[in-house]
Amino acid sequence: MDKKMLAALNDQVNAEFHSAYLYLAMSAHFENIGLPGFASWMKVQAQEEMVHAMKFFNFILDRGGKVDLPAIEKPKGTWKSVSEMFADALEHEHYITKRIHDLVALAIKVNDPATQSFLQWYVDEQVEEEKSAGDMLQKTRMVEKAPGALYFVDREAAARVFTMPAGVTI
Ligand code: OFO
Repeated sequence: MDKKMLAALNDQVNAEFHSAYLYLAMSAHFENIGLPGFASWMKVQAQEEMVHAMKFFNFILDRGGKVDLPAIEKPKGTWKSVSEMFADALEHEHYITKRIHDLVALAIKVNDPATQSFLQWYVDEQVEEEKSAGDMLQKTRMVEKAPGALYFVDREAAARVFTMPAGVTI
């Protein structure tokens, strides 16, 4: 595999694990402030991020590349409000989308159609990622000032479950 492509894919393994760390930090914070439904929602999100990371990890190895695992950046640990957390999540997903699009551009530049095809799953996934963070931001902004309503949105968030995508092993 092209050296720049391999380095960029390894960077993305790290970025996806950092996403998992960020959402785990958010999960812990939600638990601490007595919102177990949002805590559970964020834990599911963190599990999805670990899948995203492992798909890159497995792909690098399948292509005969060397996996390089640098330290994972420490995430922020406290937030002023529930909606601020989902605003941060949405901003983070915009950042990850940009990274995925840059990877696609690099795969095209170095003429690597296998990586380009592999990345299409992430291009589609990022549409979902932005939508789910955006939906939660909208909901929590609407109910934040009404604790009773926030309680129900928290309970609704608890319904989210993790499902392993087909063909992924971690
Ligand atoms: Fe891996 O998509 Fe979110 O960060």
